[in-house]
Amino acid sequence: MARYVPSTELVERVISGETAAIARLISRAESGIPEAREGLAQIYNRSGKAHVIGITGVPGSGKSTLVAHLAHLLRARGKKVGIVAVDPSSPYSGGAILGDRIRMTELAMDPGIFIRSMATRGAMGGMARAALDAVDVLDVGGFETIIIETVGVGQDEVEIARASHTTVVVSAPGLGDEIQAIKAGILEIADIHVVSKCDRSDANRTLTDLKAMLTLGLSGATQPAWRPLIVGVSSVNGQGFDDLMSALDKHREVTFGTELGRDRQLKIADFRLKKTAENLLLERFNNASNGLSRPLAERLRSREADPYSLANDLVAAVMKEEHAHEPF
Ligand SMILES: Nc1nc2c(ncn2[C@@H]2O[C@H](COP(=O)(O)OP(=O)(O)O)[C@@H](O)[C@H]2O)c(=O)[nH]1
Ligand SMILES: [Mg+2]
Repeated sequence: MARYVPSTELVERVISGETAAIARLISRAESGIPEAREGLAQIYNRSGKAHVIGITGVPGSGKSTLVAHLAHLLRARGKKVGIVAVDPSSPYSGGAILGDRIRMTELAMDPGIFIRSMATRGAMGGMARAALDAVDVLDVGGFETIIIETVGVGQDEVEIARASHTTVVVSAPGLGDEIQAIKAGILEIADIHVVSKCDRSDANRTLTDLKAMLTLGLSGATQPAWRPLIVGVSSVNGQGFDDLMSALDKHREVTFGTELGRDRQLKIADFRLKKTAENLLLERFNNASNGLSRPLAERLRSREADPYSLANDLVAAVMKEEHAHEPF
């Protein structure tokens, strides 16, 4: 059997952009194995160069198709593009979207594009942590633009889209609610709003409604440093993609060149730090509580005490045990 390559030995190969090493380190990050942490820790100070774009919106709004289109355009500019799809239903593993226009398999064969689907729900260590670790690996592997596609339903998914430099919220005509982002509660997280499927005649209505909604939301008192842009696109005829590309460029400049961008990066770092700590806490709690919970459970079963007091006792016992051993 092949030798298990320690994660720290993958680091040099990730830095040189070797696809197999990148894929391997991402897999280990995703599965949350402790051994991967040393490798991930080693690459961290080399990351931070890539522009990270989060794309969210309800299922069927056209996110994956849009991502494929964007990836093509970025490749045409000579950029390496990483795609992290936090949605197992994303069709990146093969097949065709929009007939023969955009073949995902074609994208997948281009070494300048790395596509990773993460079905991390329930995976050890949490989705957000895993997705952001994957972004670092790609960043260090030389991918200049990294796109995270997440479904705009579910708190974790929305948080991941927020934890990117530039958040794009996609709304589509013909999905019932004209602006699905309102219903999903994600309207306000957008730096850029995209109305997709603008080849359809009902797209104008969605655009108009969205503009009206956003005008309503403006306070008018202060000039915001960034006012969300609205772009209509069609992945069928390519309409609007030039505008979308320049909106992304503009926001990229804000991210890397302004106080606002610095502030955003700090918020992302704070989110990430807490998520990672949360994962560590949970892991340690689970390890320690295994041996401690049984007697308390017996008291709960016999209704000697209520679940809240006993849970308090369990937490206290775990913390005491933690203190007795090595620190965090
Ligand atoms: N007419 C039209 N259909 C589109 C466009 N983009 C995506 N679609 C269709 O919308 C459906 C959902 O697309 P998909 O990219 O999988 O959406 P996702 O669930 O948000 O990732 C598919 O049937 C696509 O073919 C577009 O620009 N115009
Ligand atoms: Mg999708």
